[in-house]
Amino acid sequence: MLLASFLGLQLGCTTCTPGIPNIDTSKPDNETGGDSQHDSEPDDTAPPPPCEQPEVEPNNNGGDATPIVLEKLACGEFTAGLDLDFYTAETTGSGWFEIDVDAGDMGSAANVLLSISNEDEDLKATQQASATSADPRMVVPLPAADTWTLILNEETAQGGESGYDYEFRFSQTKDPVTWDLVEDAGHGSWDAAQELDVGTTLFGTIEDVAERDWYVIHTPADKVDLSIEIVAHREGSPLDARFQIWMAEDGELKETPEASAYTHPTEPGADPALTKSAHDETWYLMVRYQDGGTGPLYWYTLTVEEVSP
Ligand SMILES: [Ca+2]
Ligand SMILES: [Ca+2]
Ligand SMILES: [Ca+2]
Ligand SMILES: [Ca+2]
Repeated sequence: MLLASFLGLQLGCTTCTPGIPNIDTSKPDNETGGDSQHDSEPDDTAPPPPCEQPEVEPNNNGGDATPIVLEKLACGEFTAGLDLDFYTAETTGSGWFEIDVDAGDMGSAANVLLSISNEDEDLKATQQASATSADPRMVVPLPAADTWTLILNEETAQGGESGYDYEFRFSQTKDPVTWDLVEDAGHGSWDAAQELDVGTTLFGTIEDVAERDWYVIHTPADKVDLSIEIVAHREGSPLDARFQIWMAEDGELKETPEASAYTHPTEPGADPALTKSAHDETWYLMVRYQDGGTGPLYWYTLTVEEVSP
């Protein structure tokens, strides 16, 4: 059974959901084969579907969303003007899920913006790009079985009769990160900062534009270099995170000179990171969102650890 399921995923299946076209991948690709005598299909046959789950227009609102199933490739295109492409999909349990979009990476002119929301609309996220291209790749922890609406549109409302195609896959995926502890509730100010030990990784979320996650770190008695690293966007989180380090002096917070601005990525798609020397100090580290959105799906991990000087 497991093998049959596995092969069903890998090869396309013969018992798929009604209405969802199959691609028969059991036929050899004979486009480059020299011994194929004739194309067996007559010229007036409709072209094969471009993927396993092509969009069905009109799909410009939630009521007309194209149903898709997880794990199989879906695809569509943006026609002239603002073309919103709605899809709907069911998840059957909790876990990490990925929505991986390809457009520019496969030569399309489309610059895709991806949005998802659940049935109650208390879980929403938007992703503009991945760490390496303008094609979104979202990886989020979904807490329960739910019905999801996915919206794909062209970021600048471009479109055309051809050339603005995209494809994507919504699938369950492995954990993109591991962590030692989860953030506490109620650490939204420096005097309520959550303790974070050197050498640990914390998992947190930024659920509101005004949310500030404060951590306090007691650095080792000996002089050391500490690295502070956030993982978010580069592993598919919709969160655009920043952090800043402060110290307390006479009961007042004082910005550290090395981190006087929100420590920002040095490369496109990178998450904030900093290495800073410390000598028996107390740091207050604040994490916040920078741009794009917030919510329960906007996750990050924060690691503070000693590094060799
Ligand atoms: Ca479309
Ligand atoms: Ca549409
Ligand atoms: Ca994009
Ligand atoms: Ca938080």
